[in-house]
Amino acid sequence: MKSFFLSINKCVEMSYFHSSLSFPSSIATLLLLFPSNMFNQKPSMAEDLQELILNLPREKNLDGTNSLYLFKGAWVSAYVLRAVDSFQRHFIAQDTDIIVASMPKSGTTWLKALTFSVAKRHLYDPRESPLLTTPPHELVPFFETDLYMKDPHPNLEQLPPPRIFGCHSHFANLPESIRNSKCKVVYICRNPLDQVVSFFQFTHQFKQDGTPLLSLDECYENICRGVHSRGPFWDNVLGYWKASLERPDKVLFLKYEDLKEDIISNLKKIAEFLGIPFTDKEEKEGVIEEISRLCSLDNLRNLEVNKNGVRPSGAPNSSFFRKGEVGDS
Ligand code: PAP
Repeated sequence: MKSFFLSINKCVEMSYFHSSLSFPSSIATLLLLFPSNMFNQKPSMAEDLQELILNLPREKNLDGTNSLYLFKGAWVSAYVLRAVDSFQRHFIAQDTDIIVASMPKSGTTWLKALTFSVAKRHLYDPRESPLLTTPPHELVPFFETDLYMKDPHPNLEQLPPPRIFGCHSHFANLPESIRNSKCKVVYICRNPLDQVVSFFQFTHQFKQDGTPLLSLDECYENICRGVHSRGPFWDNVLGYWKASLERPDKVLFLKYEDLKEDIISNLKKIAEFLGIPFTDKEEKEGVIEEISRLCSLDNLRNLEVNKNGVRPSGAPNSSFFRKGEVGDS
């Protein structure tokens, strides 16, 4: 019976991730028939946002476009602003949710793969992991650039627990229900010098329009002023750092450099934090090492699924796997 439920769980999960419209149930059909904002009696905040945007401080993004806005104390790209607003106002957390949070380019993709593998290991043997056929960013979608970008009121109820989401918002801006429920937040930070080099290289890889990119010096100057996507850096990092000290059962604060140095003990830390520590049997069977190998940069980078395809933002899947070095700056 248990395996029956596990396979149902798997089907629901995979059908959702492969296409948000392919969820094969009457609930999904109803959702298609009724627009998601039909039950929303209040005027849409998106309209108010349009007015608000006119008054928000605005600065250049790393890609040279004048498209960074200071929204609730965080610099956010114009294209994602509405989604950030919808997520922060509407998402309702469940106690079993897991949120993978970070500044961009701090090791998010890696942490998503690790967290997914640890949290769903009762469903998937690492040798048959969905990570072999689906990019980490699809298995663990971002609230902002995936879910709330597609729909200001996405229906996430049908996802089987634990639901795992990614997020670049500051801790102070997380929806109340994330901060007040029992859901868990795993945060990763990275040396800001490496983080900015990573971001700079990323932007250069797939820049398409003719706007001249900021030079590396200009990037550093902006970052020192706190002006960069999801910055200021210290506001983002320290929000989660303080929360991890005040509520260690709620927020786990990890460092990219520590994961590079000792992935095994950090995997154990993640599993313990999530309340599902590795058993002696699992340790003896080498499950931790297998997860570490599965999620390694070399392994993920060389999978066909991560060599091809493009994210909704236009970024190729391959652009999330570069050098992965400490001290690249
Ligand atoms: P995101 O926030 O846009 O999702 P994110 O995954 O945080 O990006 O950052 C990408 C960085 O993580 C890249 O660093 P680099 O530019 O310095 O090389 C990428 O190489 C690195 N990365 C991706 N996957 C892994 C992994 N499995 N192990 C270690 N580093 C990784």
